[in-house]
Amino acid sequence: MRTPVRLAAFALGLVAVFGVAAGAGRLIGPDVRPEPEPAHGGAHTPGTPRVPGGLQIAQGGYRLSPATTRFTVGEPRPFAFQVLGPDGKPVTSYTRNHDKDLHLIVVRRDLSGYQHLHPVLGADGTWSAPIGVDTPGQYRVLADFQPAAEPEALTLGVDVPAPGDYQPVPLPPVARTAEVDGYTVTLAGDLAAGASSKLDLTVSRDGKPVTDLEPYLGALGHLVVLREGDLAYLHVHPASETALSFEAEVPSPGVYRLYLDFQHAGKVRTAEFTATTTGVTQPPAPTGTADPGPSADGHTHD
Ligand SMILES: [Cu+2]
Repeated sequence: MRTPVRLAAFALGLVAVFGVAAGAGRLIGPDVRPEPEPAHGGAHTPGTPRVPGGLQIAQGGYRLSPATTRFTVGEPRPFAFQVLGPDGKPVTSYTRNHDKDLHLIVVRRDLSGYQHLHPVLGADGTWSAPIGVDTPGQYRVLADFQPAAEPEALTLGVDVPAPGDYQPVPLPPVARTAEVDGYTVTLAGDLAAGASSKLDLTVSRDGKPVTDLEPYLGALGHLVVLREGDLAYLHVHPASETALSFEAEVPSPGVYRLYLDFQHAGKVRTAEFTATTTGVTQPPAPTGTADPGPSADGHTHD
């Protein structure tokens, strides 16, 4: 079982910990060979800051190497990449987590256009999947995987542009319910910075609870949480096999986007929520969309 929350115990000071030793005796930073795991098996040491997943293209000796450098709007086209190991060679052996050797998240930088994909691994260590995006913009690609040689999973990220006229959309407001394809998904529970919080989700349709959700990736549902502002990746999993109940811990106060994948009637759907940590009430209002007026940014340009 993987560590459910790799953002755990990380509260403040993201910038300060970049490039310095992270938890569990591992080094982060470009192409740094991880030090031997400590005797306690790589468990996170409480109080040791750890960089959230998904923020780096290289971490712990592993590097994400995309062969495709842009997306196209419209029809899916092949997207290929490799995960390079500490020896510089493509990793071909993985430890399976949640039914798959690698989970790929594609999301636009404004947190819209979320996709959760499962590329296919070629014998030479090249992963590929057909990917199409609906709108132009800068996309974040997050690969969540566990090399067979490592005691825990990691998430690497890279930006991939879809050329065109990028019109960022404001983050939807905080809400307890989300609608998708005629399903209503309701979220109970609150995120708390630096503390574990329980999130319970329920699915209904036409006002009646849906009680026959189908297993998806070895669970009843799959929840991904991304932090607004830098798209730090928090992968959480059900705390229950019979309900959409999750344990989540986010590293800092702020605004997060939650993506719940669930399967019913043979189809996977994604319900999306904007949520804040306790004490933070709403996402920041979008600015710069209209005439901001003089000195709106608080300084002058002489
Ligand atoms: Cu997946």
